Amino acid sequence: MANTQQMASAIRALAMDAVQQANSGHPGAPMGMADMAVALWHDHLQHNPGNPLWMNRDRFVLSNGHGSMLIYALLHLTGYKLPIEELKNFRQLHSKTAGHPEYGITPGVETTTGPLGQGISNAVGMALAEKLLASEFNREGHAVIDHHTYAFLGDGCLMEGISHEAASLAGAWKLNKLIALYDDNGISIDGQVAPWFADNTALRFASYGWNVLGPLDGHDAAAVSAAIAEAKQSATQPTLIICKTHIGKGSPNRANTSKAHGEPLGAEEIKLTREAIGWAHAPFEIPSEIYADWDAKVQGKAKEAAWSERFAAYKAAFPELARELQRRVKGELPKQFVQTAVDTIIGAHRKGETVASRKASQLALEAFTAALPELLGGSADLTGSNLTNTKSTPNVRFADDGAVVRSPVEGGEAIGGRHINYGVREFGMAAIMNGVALHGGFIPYGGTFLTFSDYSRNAIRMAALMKLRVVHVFTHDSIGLGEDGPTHQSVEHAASLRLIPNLDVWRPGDTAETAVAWTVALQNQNRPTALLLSRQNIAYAAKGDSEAAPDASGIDAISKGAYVLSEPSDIGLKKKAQAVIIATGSEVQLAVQAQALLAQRKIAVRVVSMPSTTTFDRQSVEYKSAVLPKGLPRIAVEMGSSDGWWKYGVAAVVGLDTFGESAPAPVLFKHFGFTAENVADTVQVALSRKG
Ligand SMILES: Cc1ncc(C[n+]2csc(CCOP(=O)(O)OP(=O)(O)O)c2C)c(N)n1
Ligand SMILES: [Mg+2]
Repeated sequence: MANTQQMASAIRALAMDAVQQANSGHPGAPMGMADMAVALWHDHLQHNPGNPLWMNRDRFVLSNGHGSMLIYALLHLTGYKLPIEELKNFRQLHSKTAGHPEYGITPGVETTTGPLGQGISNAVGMALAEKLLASEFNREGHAVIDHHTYAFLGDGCLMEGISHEAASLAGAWKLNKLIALYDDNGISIDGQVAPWFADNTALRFASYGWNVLGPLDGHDAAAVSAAIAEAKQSATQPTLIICKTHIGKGSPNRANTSKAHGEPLGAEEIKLTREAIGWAHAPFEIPSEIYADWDAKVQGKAKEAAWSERFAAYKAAFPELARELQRRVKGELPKQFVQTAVDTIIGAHRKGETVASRKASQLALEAFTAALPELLGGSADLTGSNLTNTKSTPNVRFADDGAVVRSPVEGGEAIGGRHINYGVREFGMAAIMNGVALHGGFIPYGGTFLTFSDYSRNAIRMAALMKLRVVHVFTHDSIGLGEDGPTHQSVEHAASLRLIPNLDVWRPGDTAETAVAWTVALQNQNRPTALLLSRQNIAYAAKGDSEAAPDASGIDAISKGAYVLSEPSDIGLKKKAQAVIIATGSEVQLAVQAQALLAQRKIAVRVVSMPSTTTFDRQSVEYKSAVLPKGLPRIAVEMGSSDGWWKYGVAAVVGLDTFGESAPAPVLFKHFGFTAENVADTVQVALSRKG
């Protein structure tokens, strides 16, 4: 029999000692959740410390990420590659034990948590991915995808609005293999939460359609374990287990106080705690019998081996399916995808259609969703506006028994849904998409209006930090949306999204550029992409004598983020360019018109289309100076904040630094100076200033 008390004490000791050593961190949460952790990690969690990436492992999310020492202690004790030295180095530069758990740094950490509420939302995404993937790939007698998703969360996560969004969806989706354990300690940073957190959490989750267990004593590991066992029986409902705990449990003077939350206990209190919990060992010293109780290496290896046998049988019976599942989980695109992309881009170029770029996105998606079954789309209640759905993406629906509903698709077999109605929940959608991407097997994309990217923003940032391939489809990207007015018109959004490191932002100007943007987004395995798309139609931009787009080199040029769209010679001028107009998205057509106007005034300009500043910024110095030659004045045109353009050494920006107005789009373009005349005049002024 394992000594569960001592197993929990090991966590408490590691947490208080590591925080003390770092002189920074949060001892209270890991000490309070130690017994819950024993119940889950010792009795239930299906994992293999020797292979943290085992496809069918249970997922564990520490949504209250400030309690990071809990997961570091668990990973260390159960036998992951996280030696005690790393715990001694808690919160130090380049250690594997960052302040908050970081995906990609610590083996066994499934998602980066710390921004409260997002971890539980990631967990919802993981559970959704598991359910959809299982429904798509499992066959009678071959349940190769069959795991649970567990999350620990605290008061903070539950207070955050996003937890309402994600939990509500989890209930509607009947994610019965999602099991969340609530660390109900009644304390957050400001003290006892009662005056500002009076929700009836049990009723709240029951109303979402969750199975609610407890409240139970969160320090009774056997009781928690029994509740988890019961939760696993749920056929149609996700489960919330309410665990009443004491923050900083074990510390005689700090337990139950917010003092335990976010500062070291101090040498004296640590000494008293050691005595109180009967832990006589030196800091970072764990007796071998406790290590033995915790060790999950042998069991984990056996569990994965048993699964591998099942997978081998599956592979023998369904070789193609098994290969496809492995490809999907690895996140590799099918080899034929490159050809599909080239065909789509060239097709767009040949047709040269005048459509809104949101429509151009749907045209590209039509081809790409047919080619890539891993694309899992969605929209936050704006499907008809975002145009995120295609013929290949029926709605995701769940039957009363929780099963994924299959729907017929044109010319094919019935399939499970591939387009999610997230409802009006932008932040929830973004964090759920992160969870889906983290789980693997899917490339999630989701739409809303660009202006509401602010609602999603921190989850977009988390995707960028975690290097996740997630695609945001942001339509209605400017005052060009017209009458809905300034509440809906983006001004600062393009500029502010471009500030997020490792996020690619594309604002394509026509069908070919949009198809390229999608292609690059899907090929970018290690970063998210935001596509900024217009509501209004945009004329196809002629790609010049060089036929920039039809061949591979043309695609190549667009995929560099900026390229020379039109030289003076392309419009019959024999002069060399005297200036460069840089434009993005719907303003590329303005730049082209201004170029023609200026030609009449005997002024020769080059037009550079720059659909992705972030991509262009990564190109070689040679390429950048070939597109934007030294010495030529540059004028940028974009219906948004001008700030970001100055770094390109521009002489002037035709931009928008105020809020928009409610009026028909053509009226607004004139009102705010987005006319070919104004662009041409601005170029002329810049040239005269230079002279
Ligand atoms: C979105 C977000 N807002 C604020 C914080 C700062 N913060 C970290 S922990 C915390 C209180 C959390 O309370 P609870 O979940 O009850 O944790 P406990 O004190 O019980 O460990 C706050 C406000 C954060 N990490 N994320
Ligand atoms: Mg709390």
